[in-house]
Order: sequence, then C-alpha cells, then structure tokens
Amino acid sequence: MKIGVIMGSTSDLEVMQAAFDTLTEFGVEFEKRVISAHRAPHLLCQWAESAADRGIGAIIAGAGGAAHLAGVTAAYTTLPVIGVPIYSKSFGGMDALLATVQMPSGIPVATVAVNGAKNAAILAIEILALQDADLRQKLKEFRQKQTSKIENTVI
Ligand code: RP5
Repeated sequence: MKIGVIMGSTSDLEVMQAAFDTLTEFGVEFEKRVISAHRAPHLLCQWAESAADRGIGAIIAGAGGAAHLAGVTAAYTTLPVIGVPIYSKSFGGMDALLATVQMPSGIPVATVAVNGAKNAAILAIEILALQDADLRQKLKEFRQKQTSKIENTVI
C-alpha cells in the first residue's frame, strides 16, 4: 500500500517536504499532487474518490489559510485522512489549525501540529504498519534511535 500526499498550493511544498523525506526514509511509496479544494474541486473529487483503487491506504493533506482541503478530501473517501495545517503570516497558522481540526461530527480528520508534516508521515506509516510487520519493525527502530540520541546526549 502507498500513501497519498496532497497540498493546496506549490507554496506548501517546502513544509510538506518533511513528509516526503520521512516516507522515503521508511521506504514507503507515495504519490504527491498539488490539488486545491477551492481552485480545482472537481480534480480533488476525482483524486479522492479513486485513491483507494490506486492502492492508497492513507492520505496526508496539507493546506494553509481557510484550510478545507483535508476535510473535503475526507468527505470523498473513507480512507483515513491526516491534515497538516500550514503556517501563514496572517494568523500564524491558527486559521488553518482550526479549519482542519474542528471537523463536524461524522467526517474525521486526524490533525497534526501546524507545519507537522513529519508527524503526519509517521502517523500514516503507523496506519500502514497495522498490516505490515516490516514497517512495524522499522518504526520500533526509529523510536529506539530517538531514545539512544537522548540517552547519549551529554551537556
Ligand atoms: C491554500 O492557501 C494553500 O494550501 C496555501 O497554504 C495557501 C496559500 O496558497 P497560495 O496563494 O500561495 O497558492 O490554498
């Protein structure tokens, strides 16, 4: 299974790069697209409705401003959707955070921190790992590395 990563604009690419890097580090296949919920709603509908048939197991959606991308995506698929609110100058990402996290009951979006693309990727990998023992092992090793780093830090 692979992960679908979408973002509202090319201006989100710099933040979303952390998700690509993490998925690559774990050897997880992904497809990435810029798809805007308000500038190309028909494209988003087509992409999300066909995502499961293309072998996608979870979706990461990054957007800033009035960030409806993750919520609209979740409306078109029953795949788990992880929203990444993107920082913007006007409200420091609070607008995107609230728009992404405050989904009305019935259509969930798992929301990570503002600019939290790396955690979105780890969560997506954890979802795929439910059915993939190799990935579970890689996640264990990833955590062990973090622990050793702290244990071996001398200040
Ligand atoms: C959203 O609006 C995008 O996700 C982006 O974070 C924000 C600004 O988009 P651009 O005006 O830079 O294309 O659609």
